[in-house]
Amino acid sequence: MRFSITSLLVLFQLCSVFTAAQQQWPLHNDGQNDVVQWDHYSVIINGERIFIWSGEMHYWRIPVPELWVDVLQKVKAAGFNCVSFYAHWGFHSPSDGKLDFENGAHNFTSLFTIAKDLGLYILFRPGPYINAETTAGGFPGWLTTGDYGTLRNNDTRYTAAWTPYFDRISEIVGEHAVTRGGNVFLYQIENEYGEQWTDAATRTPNETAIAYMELLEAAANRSGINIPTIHNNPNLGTLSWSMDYDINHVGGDTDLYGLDHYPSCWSCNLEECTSVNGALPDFTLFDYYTNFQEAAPTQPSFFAEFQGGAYNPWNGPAGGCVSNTGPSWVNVFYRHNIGQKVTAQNIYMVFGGTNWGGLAFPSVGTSYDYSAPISESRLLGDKYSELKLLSYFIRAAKELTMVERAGNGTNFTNNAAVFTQVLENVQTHARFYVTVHTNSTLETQEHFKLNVSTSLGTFMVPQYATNVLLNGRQSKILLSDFSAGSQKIVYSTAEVMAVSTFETSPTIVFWVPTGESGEFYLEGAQHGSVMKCQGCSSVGFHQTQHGVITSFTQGAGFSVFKYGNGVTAIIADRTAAYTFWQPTLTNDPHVPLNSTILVAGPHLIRTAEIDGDTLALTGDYNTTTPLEVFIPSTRCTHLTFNGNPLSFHATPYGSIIAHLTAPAHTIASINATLPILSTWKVADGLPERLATYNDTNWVLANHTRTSNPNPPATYPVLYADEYGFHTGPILWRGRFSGAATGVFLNVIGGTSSGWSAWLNGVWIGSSYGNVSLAATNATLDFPGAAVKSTGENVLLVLQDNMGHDETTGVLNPRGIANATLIGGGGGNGAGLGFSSWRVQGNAGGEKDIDPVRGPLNEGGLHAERLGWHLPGFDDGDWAVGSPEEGFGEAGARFYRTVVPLRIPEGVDVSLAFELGGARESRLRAQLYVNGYQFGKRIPWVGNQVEFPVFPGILNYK
Ligand code: IPT
Repeated sequence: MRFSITSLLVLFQLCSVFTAAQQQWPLHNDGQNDVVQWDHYSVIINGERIFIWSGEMHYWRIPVPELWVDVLQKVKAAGFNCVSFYAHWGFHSPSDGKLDFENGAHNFTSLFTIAKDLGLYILFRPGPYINAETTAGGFPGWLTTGDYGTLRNNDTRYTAAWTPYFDRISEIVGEHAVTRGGNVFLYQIENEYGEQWTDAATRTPNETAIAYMELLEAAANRSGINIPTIHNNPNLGTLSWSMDYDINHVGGDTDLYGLDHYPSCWSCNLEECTSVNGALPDFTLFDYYTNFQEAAPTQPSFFAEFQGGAYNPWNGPAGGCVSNTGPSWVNVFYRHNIGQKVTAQNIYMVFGGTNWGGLAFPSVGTSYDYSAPISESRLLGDKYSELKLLSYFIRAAKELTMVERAGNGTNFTNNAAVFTQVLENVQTHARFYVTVHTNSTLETQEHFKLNVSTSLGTFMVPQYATNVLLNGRQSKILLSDFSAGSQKIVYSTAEVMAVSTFETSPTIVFWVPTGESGEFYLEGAQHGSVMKCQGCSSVGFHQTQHGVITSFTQGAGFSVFKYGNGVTAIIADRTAAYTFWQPTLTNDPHVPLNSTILVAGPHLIRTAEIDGDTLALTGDYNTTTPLEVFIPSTRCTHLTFNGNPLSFHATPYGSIIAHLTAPAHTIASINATLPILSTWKVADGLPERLATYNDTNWVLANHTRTSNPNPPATYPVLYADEYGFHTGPILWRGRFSGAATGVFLNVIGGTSSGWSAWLNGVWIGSSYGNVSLAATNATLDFPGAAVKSTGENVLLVLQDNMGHDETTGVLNPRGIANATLIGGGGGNGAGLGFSSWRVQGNAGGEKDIDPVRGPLNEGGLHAERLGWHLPGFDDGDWAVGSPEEGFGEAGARFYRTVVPLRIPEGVDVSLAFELGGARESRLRAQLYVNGYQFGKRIPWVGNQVEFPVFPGILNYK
């Protein structure tokens, strides 16, 4: 079910305002213990309510364990209190019966320690199926043959396949559960498997799906998962696995109901999404409240996934589609969800990373940047900053964890073009007014006053300042009776960014877009005064019987006001607010506000620690910047930044100011030191095309039957997965005798795949790839001179493999579905003209000969099989030649060069390789860096030219 905000209006304007009263809602736990509980309002961990504010990242998309702390520190610094991980079964399992949780990035247990140290709860999502735009949706390649049934059901063959993986990962994760002193509090079973009902409206059970979910839940529990389970329903209609909705107890339910939603489509190609979201105008908001109340009324409204960006398909824009889900998108959509009474949200993705090796599924290329708040290069931009403004507010607004909707409509303001959703805390009666354009797709400027009902009576606010403004794509959360530590804000028309109460009365950061006005009423305050005015104007302090109403206009910068009762108000415009940080002095994910401090200035504050009278900060800066810490100078007589002592002075308003001077190295100066890649070696990378090539050690492709539900047109079966090759390019050599005149080939490599064929070393044709065709066919004539009418002919087909499809497509084969000789009496249409076929793929097939890089890194190209991509390989006798020279005839070549780097100490940069090539170039290029495949460039179908390579893969020193 879906409504634009316009229809919300029709629905809810009828509702009158009510004062939310606390109703008795059942308190749930998972039946094993009460460490994690939940009710209609929110999740409760160790007895304390929390607004779960989570971001998704995939450790297997950043295979350098030493970098995980960097990403997680950035997640924490943005104000999240939770991180979510998918595990990728295929990454951990090279063959049936073999699992690797030990080597390199396959051992992910340090994530648990880092998250614990930083104070992040963990939502863990082990699959076994995960989707995630990765090959086979995270299933191992060996599972895609058809031998294990159709998968994702209770078939005993499939059950036997996933059980060892699921048991083991559940054991590993279970050891780090909140019930055992770790931080994992929630475990997701399967993924977007909204299959509980054959008809959700009539609650008609789907027995096999229920049996499957029950098998998975039982496995998790017997393997030590004693925290609640959740499932993420793929859309608003599936209503699956919710204890509340399952009134007849048909089974399979998880402890918590979760929902996934991507209101602006999950792909940079918006056309891909019309089937689910329709062709809706930009910034259409949806009604989730109704779904949550129908599906799971006694549970918190929980987004297991909410859009954090969008993946970039092969034909998508270079660099992704950051503007589709930029800062204003974050601003409006995430506030809207708060208005919908959501109290748990995981954004997908907070950091996307890289589809290195064969991680990608056919529609996406190497980048999984996802236009996420933390970029693939680990950089932070405005989207991150905008998110931070809301995250710190959520941290401050503990009262959000127990709210009811108290009304909705256009009658809360004096402007019908403004729609307000009102939430009220059922105990404290704090109110949150989420305001947005009534027609959220409009970008008009709307000025308004809001009618607030407070403990001190009702007011039309602002009373003194100029009206509140919604300027284009923007939403604002206004407040009444809001607790800021021990103090109360009777109302505010400026948004609250953060509250900190470390050893002082509260310091409250208010923010407005540059040049806008605001007004807030502090109960119990007397005589306000301006301690610092940077861009402030029209400041008024209006004393009432109960406190002070402050009105202001704020230009560029931030101002500081103090009140007689000790409250400090910082008024920042958006740009200044972006420079504020709220590091925590505790690793408690609930973040008591008295364990936080406020810091303004640098690009990033990672951590803060107080030891005696020393405050130690860590962070990043890229220019000369003030570093201002709101902490009493008596509490901090020494200050260090990244371990270096800094001198500072105290301000009259309760902060200390130090300076960070511009680092010696700039991006320009580092760029100037980067080597030019000019000295290359080259070798022929396709000797297999020649008739004389010896393939006796290749796998004989001789199957006459297949369990794949998509049987081939000709035999033997030429499906690579059946012969143990699951990733990257595949080579097929077919032999025949006789005077055939040509061949018909139908090759399946996934969308955008391409292939080429050679007869006795002579190129006979290619298919260059099409973003919408998974298989392409061609009739290729044999040049008279190439075919031997007597004796043996060898046909080589080299196919690129784009990975396996997702969901119901995971069994789609990769290989040759039809190979038919033509003419000369050679073929009979059933492919019998070929006397034999041999196949080659990645070295060792399923043997996982390189357990650190793992089973997905390489394909079957000559260079890959012989280790030419590995750092130790000796290319001493290779010829000199550069990839920039190109080559005219069809073939494959491998180029090697050495890249000396010396990035200065203490500098964090991200280097990328650029692979050019004009759109019409009929080439496929793969980039290997120290043996890791970190780029696939196909100008014919894709636009990615920049391929970032993480430090640790590339040696930056
Ligand atoms: C949702 C999947 O759960 C997730 O794995 C990923 O594929 C994401 O989409 C898109 O990036 S499914 C959603 C498209 C309904």
